[in-house]
This record gives sequence, C-alpha cells and structure tokens, in this order.
Amino acid sequence: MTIAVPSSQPQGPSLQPVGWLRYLSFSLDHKVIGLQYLVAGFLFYFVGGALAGVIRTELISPMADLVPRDTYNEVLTLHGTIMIFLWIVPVVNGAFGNYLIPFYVGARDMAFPRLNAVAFWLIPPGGLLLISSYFLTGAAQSGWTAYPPLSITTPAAGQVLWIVSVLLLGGSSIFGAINFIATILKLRRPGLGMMQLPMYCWAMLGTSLLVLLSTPVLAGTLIMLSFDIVAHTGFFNPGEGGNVVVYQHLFWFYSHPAVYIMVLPVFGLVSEILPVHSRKPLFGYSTMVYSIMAIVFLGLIVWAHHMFTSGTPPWMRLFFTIATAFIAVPTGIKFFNWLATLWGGKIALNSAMLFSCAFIVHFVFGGITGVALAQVPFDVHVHDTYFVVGHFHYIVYGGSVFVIFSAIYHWYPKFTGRLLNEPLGRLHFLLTFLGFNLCFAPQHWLGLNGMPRRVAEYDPQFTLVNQLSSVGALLMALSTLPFLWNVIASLWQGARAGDNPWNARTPEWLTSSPPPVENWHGEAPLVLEPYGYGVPIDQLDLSTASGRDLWSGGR
Ligand code: HEM
Ligand SMILES: [Cu+2]
Repeated sequence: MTIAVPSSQPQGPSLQPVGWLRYLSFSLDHKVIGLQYLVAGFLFYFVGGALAGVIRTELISPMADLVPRDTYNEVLTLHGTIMIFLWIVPVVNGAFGNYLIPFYVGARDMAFPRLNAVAFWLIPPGGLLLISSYFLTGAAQSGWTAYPPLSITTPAAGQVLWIVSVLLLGGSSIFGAINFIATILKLRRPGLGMMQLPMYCWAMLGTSLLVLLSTPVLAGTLIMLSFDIVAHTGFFNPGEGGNVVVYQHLFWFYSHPAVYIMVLPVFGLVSEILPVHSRKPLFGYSTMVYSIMAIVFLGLIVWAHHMFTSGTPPWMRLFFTIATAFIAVPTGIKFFNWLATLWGGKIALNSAMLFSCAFIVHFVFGGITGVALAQVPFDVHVHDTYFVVGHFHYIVYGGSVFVIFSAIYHWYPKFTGRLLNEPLGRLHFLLTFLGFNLCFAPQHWLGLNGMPRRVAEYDPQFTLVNQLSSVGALLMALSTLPFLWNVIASLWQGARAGDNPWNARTPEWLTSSPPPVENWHGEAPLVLEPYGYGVPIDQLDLSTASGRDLWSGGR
C-alpha cells in the first residue's frame, strides 16, 4: 500500500489580519511594522509641526501676545519632545530599519518579531500620553532637556507625565536596537559577509550600539528626576543638597549620542539612494564602515560640549573640544565619499536625489557650525541663543527630515507598487528647500546678535529677521500639501512602478513590489555586490583606462 504525501502542508487560516486592517493590528510582519512606524511618525510630525507653527506665529512680534508665556513653554517642550522621540528617532530607525534590514540580510523577518511589535506598540501610548498631558494637567514646561531645577519647580504633574512617556519611548527604542543587532549579526543568509551588506545595515548596527549604551542612562536619570519631583529625594535638587550639573552630565551622555541616533541611520539611507540614481558604486565602502564605527566611539565621549557654560573646569573644556573636533574627520570622510559617488555618475536628478543632495549641503553647513560651537570661546558667546537653534535644525531638519523625504520618494514604489508624481515631488522639494533655508539660516544671525532661545519675547531690533524666519516656516507648512496629496492620490492614481523601477541591485528590489509576506516566493537572493553598477574597478582595462575612469569606478 502506498500513502500519498501532500507535497506541501495545507496552510491553516492565519491568525494575522489581512488587508489594511493589519496596519492596526499586533502584526509580526516586519514590513507592516515598518509602515506602522512610518505612518505613526508622520501623524506625530504633523502635531509637532502645528506646534512649530504656534511658536513661529508668536515670534512674528516681539511681545508675547499670541499665547500666555506658560503655554509658550508647554508648546516649546512638546514640539521638541515630539520631533525627537516620536518623529525622527522612530522613523529613521523603526520605519526604515524594520522595512529594509530583513531584506538586506536575506531574512524573512526580524530576529524577534514579537519584541518588534511590542516596540512599535509602545509608541502610540507614549505619544498620546505626552500630548494629552497638555489637556489633562498642563504639559511639561522645562524644554526637551528637562534640566533641574526648572523641571523640579515647574508644575509637577505635567513633568511626571512627560517622564513616563519618554520612558515608554526609550523602552521602545531599546527593544528595537536589540532586534536590529540580533538580525544583522545572526540572521544573515549563509554566504553573505558583513562587508557585503548594504551600508544602511552598518549604520543601523552602529546606531543600535549607541541606543543600547546610552538610552538606559537616560532612563535611569529620568527615574531619579521623578523621585526628586514626587518623593523629594535630593539627587539633583540643590535645595536638598543635590547637584544640577550631575543631571546635565547624565542627560548629555544620552543626548549627544541621540543626535547620532537621529543622523547615522540617515547616513545609511543616503548611501543607498545616491548609488542607485547616479549608477555608480558607493565610493569607499570600507572607509565608510570604519567612519561609522569611529563616530559611534567618538559620539560617546563628547557630551560635555553642551556644558561649557556650566562651570566646567579648563581641562574638561580642552578634552571635550578636542574630542568633538575629531568627529569632523570620519564625518568628512563620509561627505567626500558621497561626493565621489556622485562624481562622473549618470545622475537622475529626480525628487529622491534632490532631497538627498540638499541633505549633503545642509549637513556640511550644520557640521561646520557644530565644530564652531565646540570651541569654548565661541560657544560661551552663543550658548543658549538662536545660533544653537539654527545649528541643530540644519542637522535634524536639513539633514534627517530631508532624507526621510528622499527615502519616501525612493521606496514608495516598493511599499505600494506605484510611482509618486515627479512634478509634484519637485514642487514639494522647491518649497521645502526655500522655506527651510529662509526659516533657519537667519537664526544664526539672530543668535550671533544675542537673541536668546526658548523665550516668547525678544528685543524689537530682531523683529524683521524673525518675520523672515516665520515666512520660511509658512512655506515649509505649505510644502507638505503637495507632498500629502501626492502620497495619498498616488496610492490609487500613481503610475504602475513594476517590481524594480530604478533598476537597483539591493535585495529589497529583487522581489515583487509590494513584496509578499516573508519577502520572497522562493529562496532569498544572495547579493554580494549591492552597489555593482558600472564596470567593477578590477575589470577595467588598466592600459586604456583614464584617471577619470578609475576615479569613477569605470562607469
Ligand atoms: C550629527 C548630527 C548632529 C545633530 C543631530 C545635532 C543636534 C544638536 C542639538 C539638538 C543641539 C541642541 C541641544 C540643546 O537643545 O541644547 C546641538 C547643540 C550642539 N551641537 Fe550639535 N548636532 C549634530 C552635529 C554636531 C557636530 C558634528 C558638532 C561638532 C563637531 C556639534 C556640536 C554641538 C555643540 C557644541 C552644541 C552645543 C551648543 C550650545 O548649546 O552652546 N553638533 N546639536
Ligand atoms: Cu553634542
């Protein structure tokens, strides 16, 4: 007697919801989780943007005449906290990390899918708690840095809710980092070496190390701060014998690395986007990897450059200035690598490229003002002025947010199977580019001339320049309209993209668009040269190649 064995086990009904409902579910699919992070991040971005609108409207005139001063402080605190913890960190790490990394390592999902879903689902409660604190008790008023004694002396309820919500978001970030490290190190497809991974994997490996080393320090610090507020312990309260400068050290031990948690992943995304649209291999792959790791190390030992006016002793100022200046070296290497990738390439100047190229320009400018700020005599002059606001917005907006937009133009066809509309994309770019520079470039001048940050009122001599800055903010707000219209309408009306509209080589493009559950119908492809565009340098005929051929990888 023979028994017929079915060639494949019939699949029982999946417990996971299908259709659009899965985006509201505890889905374990890394692609669903990635898009959950992306959409949730954008919703919070619009709240944070509306708050920025309140700030810039208040600052049109020198008097505090739009909202009461306390409300201004709440708005400022919510704006900063939302933009950092609910928009940039979750999107550049959670959204793109979850969507791309399993593809890049040739895996069907992340190493710990349930932990992954938990990490995402900590975000909505954290965010809603933060925002609702404004309506429930009044929001925190001490800025995103929550420095004591201010955070101990402003109304306690809002500050405690702020701490709880940042703890939830920090927990989410730590769970995500554990997952990224495990996936990159342990789930790589057999035969795929570390030095063959797309650069975004290295960027996320470095970022996740920073998250694991520094976020727990923030969590511990905020728990101590909450004890000071609720139980009147005296860790940071000078009235109880505590020390406020200790708080600053602990806070910046997390928060300088935090700037790299917001920008290293972006370095990775740009390194994926530039080669595809300039049809060139990524220049200097291994120097890029070493630079990322150098930035991780240096990023951990420069925190006190935020504290030059807090009574730091001279030796400490010297050490932190020098260490900070060193960061310019690996950062410069990456900058020249991107330029060399573009050099001599067949550049398609589409919306994705426009946003990425603008990132390079803004990032250099923000990096230069950063090195300037690390010089004590200069920093003492502009600390806590609008110069600092200008500096970090060039990095976080001109850098990170521009690359988020670039990445959406690049990967939207992968997410949806449709292309975004190019003319609308260029209009979006133009408005954002003009609005952003008009909003933030003048702030350097304001700071150099002494306008303090975080205050609703200012000297009337600064009125005109503040008004210019507010017009820039208005342009930025308008620029989201063509973007939103494009993203929503293209879901139905966008031209069909096909599976690989950019003829890209990285593995996420070597499957259908959008990809199936578990990423590939058959076996995962083994991509050893994710940037294999043009003629590989070792196949060039050296007797006939020009210097330019060698320089441009033979294109
Ligand atoms: C890589 C991305 C970067 C990001 C996301 C970033 C972000 C920030 C932020 C958010 C602040 C303000 C902190 C606050 O609220 O007080 C800041 C201040 C500062 N940044 Fe950066 N930054 C970056 C790069 C750099 C670089 C490359 C340097 C130096 C080489 C630098 C040096 C400084 C200094 C010295 C301050 C303190 C200014 C002061 O408060 O007096 N930054 N940065
Ligand atoms: Cu810093």
